[in-house]
Amino acid sequence: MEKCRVSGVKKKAGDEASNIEKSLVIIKPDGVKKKIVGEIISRLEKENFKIEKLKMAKISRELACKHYYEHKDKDFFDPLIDYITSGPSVIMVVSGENSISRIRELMGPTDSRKAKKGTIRGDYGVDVTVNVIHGSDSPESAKREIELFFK
Ligand code: IDP
Ligand code: MG
Repeated sequence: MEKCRVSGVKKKAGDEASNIEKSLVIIKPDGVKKKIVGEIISRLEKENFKIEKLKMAKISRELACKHYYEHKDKDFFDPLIDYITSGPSVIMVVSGENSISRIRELMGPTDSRKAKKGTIRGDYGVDVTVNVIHGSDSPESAKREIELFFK
């Protein structure tokens, strides 16, 4: 019988070192009102991201202030808190290969007016405040934000 040859076996794509990250994603109240929850989740799933946790909730002012603490001294802080607490949001933990940077690419830049068509903010956002979606910007913020929303 022919021997199994282990050497020379080509590596499959999945064999490469992976960097599976978790990200906190929020479909903000304007996204829920525009009825694009399904569209956004579909875009994430088509990119092979996994929805690990999902809930719908109106974010309290207290939680919103904790979540956006880094912006507390900015002049847009109060309008931001009013906006994010203005109605129900969909809050998710999303995982996948390099999910933090890849989800932020799918989102587009903060200012929807500067976001390219084909990105979520470019297609559905209004301006720099009303921009449909939040995604964690680093592994440290992802950890902090996931603990805040799913403790
Ligand atoms: P990001 O959501 O793209 O990470 P951040 O700078 O972390 O952007 O800002 C958090 C949120 O605050 C934004 O998504 C947006 O809703 C709002 N925001 C950010 N910058 C401005 C601004 O210059 N004017 C008004 N609202 C802003
Ligand atoms: Mg941010």
